[in-house]
Amino acid sequence: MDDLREEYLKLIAEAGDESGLEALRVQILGKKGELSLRMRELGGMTPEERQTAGPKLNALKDEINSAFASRKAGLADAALENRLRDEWLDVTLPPRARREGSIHPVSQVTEEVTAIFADMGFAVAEGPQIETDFYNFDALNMPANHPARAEMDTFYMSRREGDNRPPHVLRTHTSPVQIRSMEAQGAPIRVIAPGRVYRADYDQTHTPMFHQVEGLAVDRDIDMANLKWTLEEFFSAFFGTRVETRFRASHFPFTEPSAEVDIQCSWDGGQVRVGEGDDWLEVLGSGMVHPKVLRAAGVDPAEWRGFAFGMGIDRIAMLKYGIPDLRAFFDSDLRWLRHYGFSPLDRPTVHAG
Ligand code: 2U9
Repeated sequence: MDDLREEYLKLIAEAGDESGLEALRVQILGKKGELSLRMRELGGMTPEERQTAGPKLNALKDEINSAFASRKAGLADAALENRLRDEWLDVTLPPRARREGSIHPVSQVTEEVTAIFADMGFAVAEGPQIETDFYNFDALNMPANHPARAEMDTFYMSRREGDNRPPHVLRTHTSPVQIRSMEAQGAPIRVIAPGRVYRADYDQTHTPMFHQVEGLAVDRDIDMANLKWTLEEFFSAFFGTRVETRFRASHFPFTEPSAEVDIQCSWDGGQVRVGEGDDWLEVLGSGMVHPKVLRAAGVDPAEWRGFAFGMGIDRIAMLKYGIPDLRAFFDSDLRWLRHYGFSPLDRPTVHAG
């Protein structure tokens, strides 16, 4: 019995891991284990023999059981110690560098423009890119067969035979947004409408989708002087330097009188600089909203008048950030995006330089 005890305690002490220990437990204490066999042998003994061997065997079994339990706890502790030593983690290390996306110049400039006009009391309005021909043309004083409709290079949505919904187009300007805004809230109103517009035109300086921002201010006593001040404030804030403007008489169906607006610039070594020199660059169309347009939007032209303007966001983005090629805007070339893109952590405000 003493030899057995010595041997078992030695084996338990030498078990190197929890699965080895469990195998050993089955070998000694399992149903067919060595100690169980010994217990069974008690049956064949005389009562006297059993009286001495029985308690001894039971005591040995208890001792072996508790030796297993404490060895198991010891191995678990050691395993935990090993994990704590091997799997430690320095949570103060800086993160691995990851490639960041960048903000597209169109998004950046849209936010810059929005921040400047918001500071002057203009709300931002949005509307559908697929419009009815009423909102895109009729309400803007371009009835059916008006020559300006043909000049817009419009994309028409196809309609199935028997579909008698009104004809729809990809909006050719964001003006429908202002019609909808006037319908919804009436006058007085000050809104800008930035967004995508579509024209079937593709060459060096035109893409079939581009971005516009249009503005509208309607009140009782608005005039062209308010328009000029607003635009000069805008361009000066946008380009970060005092910018003079030049108004040239023009014609649009939706404004009367109408003016094309140039901004002051210089051309030095093929490089355009805004806000200096004595050259001019056309960047914007504008005018006093035509009475028919106010009326179409449910605003009484006898009581209210307003100015409106429109410009290309892509165009002013190229000017401000020296981007040479319009078509590259929409190529999704990662090298271009990394070069001309902006940091997501550096968002525009009117106070930024
Ligand atoms: C309403 C009434 C009038 C918006 C205007 C222009 C003149 C204009 C062009 C500039 C460059 C389009 O992107 S571009 O090709 N826009 O010349 N836009 S007045 O007039 C409006 C708009 C809405 C209700």
